[in-house]
Amino acid sequence: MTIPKDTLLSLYRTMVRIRRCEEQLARSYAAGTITGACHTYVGEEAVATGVCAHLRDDDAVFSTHRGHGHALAKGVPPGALVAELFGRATGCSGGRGGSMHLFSPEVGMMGTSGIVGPCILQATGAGYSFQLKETDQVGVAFFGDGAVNNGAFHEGLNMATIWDLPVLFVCENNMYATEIAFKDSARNTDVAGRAAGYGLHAEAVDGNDVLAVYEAAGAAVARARQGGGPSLIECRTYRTRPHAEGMRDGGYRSQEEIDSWKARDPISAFAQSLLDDGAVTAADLQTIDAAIVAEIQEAVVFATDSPWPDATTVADHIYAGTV
Ligand SMILES: Cc1ncc(C[n+]2csc(CCOP(=O)(O)OP(=O)(O)O)c2C)c(N)n1
Ligand SMILES: [Mg+2]
Repeated sequence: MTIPKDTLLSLYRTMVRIRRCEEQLARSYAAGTITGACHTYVGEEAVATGVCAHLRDDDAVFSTHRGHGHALAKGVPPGALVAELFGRATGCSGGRGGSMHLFSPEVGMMGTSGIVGPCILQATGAGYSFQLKETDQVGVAFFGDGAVNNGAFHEGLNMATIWDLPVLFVCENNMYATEIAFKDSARNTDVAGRAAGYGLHAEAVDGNDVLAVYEAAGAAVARARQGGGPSLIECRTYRTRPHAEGMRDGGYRSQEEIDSWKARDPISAFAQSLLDDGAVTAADLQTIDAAIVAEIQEAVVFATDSPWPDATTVADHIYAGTV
């Protein structure tokens, strides 16, 4: 697969944007500027980046509790994300939702969610509506290994398959659900193999290799747009920070394991491969690095300077027709 230089740099930019933004959110959480749970996506950036690079604004993404990366990759501006976690009126959900309720329908970000599993059914439902309307839009569900023993996995995959719905199921298999190893909650940890049992196209890829994800997602999205039905991509990856900010990270996984995955960092590995191939120059990457640092600093200033939601609007957005 020959990928244009602009696309390669765009993939790199999105991954760096997610990483720098997550590191900032972790600092803001530690400083007390963010309240509520904050699950970062550090280490898993290649997954959202490689998938969302193929999506249009009118494709619908349904996400998880660990959804900042999905929102950024789908086109939510960093300022609107940071402001949302700071609880400000300029946040993408008006400062009312926080980390696990990020909505931005204008770019097809149909919500992060603290409930593990339903995004699989929501994406299936979106795919059903796209099929009824005879559009070529695609519904996408991101979910973790923790969701595949949930009934939604069985129901969503089966229904999408029998009706040939335009849906992409993206399992982010990071080997743990909170502090429970996947091998302790499932006898069969081969998610792609389990999915294939429903009769849909399924494959496992290295979720730390953005080009592997990009290639698999490109084929799956094209298949869905052309009426070829759903696909599942199991992206094998790892979160290198604790389950959520402020939580411990010992007792359930070893430092050696964490370090071995840090050594396979998706951003450093991609940068090195681009440089080795001569596809880009060090200056190309440094320009992006500097621009993203500035962009995230601006996002924090924007969020900090933004107003809190007006107390008189507290009942808005609760019932249809009240706004
Ligand atoms: C239906 C439901 N059950 C349990 C929980 C508690 N819970 C929150 S996050 C989490 C782990 C999810 O693991 P996984 O899906 O693998 O995602 P990861 O955190 O690894 O990205 C659990 C069990 C929940 N939020 N919703
Ligand atoms: Mg997991």
